[in-house]
Amino acid sequence: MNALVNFESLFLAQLQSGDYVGFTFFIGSMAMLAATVFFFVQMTRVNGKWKDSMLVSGLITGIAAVHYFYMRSFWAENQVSPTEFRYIDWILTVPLMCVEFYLILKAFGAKHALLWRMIFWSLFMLVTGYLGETVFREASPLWGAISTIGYAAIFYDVWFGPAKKLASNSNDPTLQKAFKSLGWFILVGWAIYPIGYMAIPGGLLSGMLSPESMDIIYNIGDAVNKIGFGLVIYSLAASKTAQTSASAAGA
Ligand SMILES: *C/C=C(C)/C=C/C=C(C)/C=C/C1=C(C)CCCC1(C)C
Repeated sequence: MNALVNFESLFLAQLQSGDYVGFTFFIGSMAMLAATVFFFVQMTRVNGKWKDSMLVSGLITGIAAVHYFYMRSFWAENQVSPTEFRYIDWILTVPLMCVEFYLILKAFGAKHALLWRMIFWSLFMLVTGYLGETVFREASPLWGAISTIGYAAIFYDVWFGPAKKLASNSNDPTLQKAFKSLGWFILVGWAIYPIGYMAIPGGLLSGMLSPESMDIIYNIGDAVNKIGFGLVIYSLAASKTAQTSASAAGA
C-alpha cells in the first residue's frame, strides 16, 4: 500500500465492474471538476464582492476535485478507504465553507471572530473525527461523540447563535433566504457524514451497514454539500447582481 500516487495511475485508474465504491469516486471526481468550471465561469459574470464568494465556491469544489482524482486511484489500486486524502480535503474545504458564511454576512456586521470561531469548531470536529477513524479506531463511537460537539457548535451558531442574528437583522430577504438554505445544508447535508462514520467496524451502525458503505456515504455527502452549497451561493450572487443592475437602470 503506497500513499504516493504517480501521475499515470492518477488518470489511468482501473475500475472493475461491481466496484460500486469506485464508481462513486469516479462520479465524484467528474462532478467536482464540472462544478469548478461552472463556478469559475460564473465568477466573471457577478458583481463586485460576489466574485469573492464565487471564487471560494470554485476553490472548494476544485480542491475536492484534485483530492477525488487521488482518492479514486488510491481506492482502485488498494480497495482501501483513502482516509488521509479524505481528511486533508475536508480540513481545507470545510473551513472554506465557514469563509462563505463570513463573506455573505460581512456587509451586515460579521467580524473576524465569527470566522475564527467557526473555523475552530470545524477543525475540532475533523481532527477528533480523524483520530476516531485511525489512531483510536476501537473507540470510534467515543471520538465520534466528541467530534459532534464541534458540529453542534457550528449548527448552533447558524441556527440560533450570532450568525443567525446577523442574518435576521440584515433586512435583506434574498440574503435571509440563502442563509436559511445554507443552514439546511449544515443540519441535513452535514448529518450524512456521521452516518458514514458509524459504518466503521465497531461503529454504532456497523451491524446494518457494510464497512465499504462508509466511502459511498461520504462521497454522496461531498457531492451534496460542496456542489449544493456552492449553488446556493451562486444563486445569491446572481440575484444580488440582477438587483444591482435593476436599481442602476432605474436610477
Ligand atoms: C466538504 C466536506 C464536508 C462538508 C465535510 C463535513 C464533515 C462532517 C460534518 C463530519 C462530521 C463528523 C461528525 C459530526 C462525527 C463523526 C466524525 C465526522 C468527522 C464524520
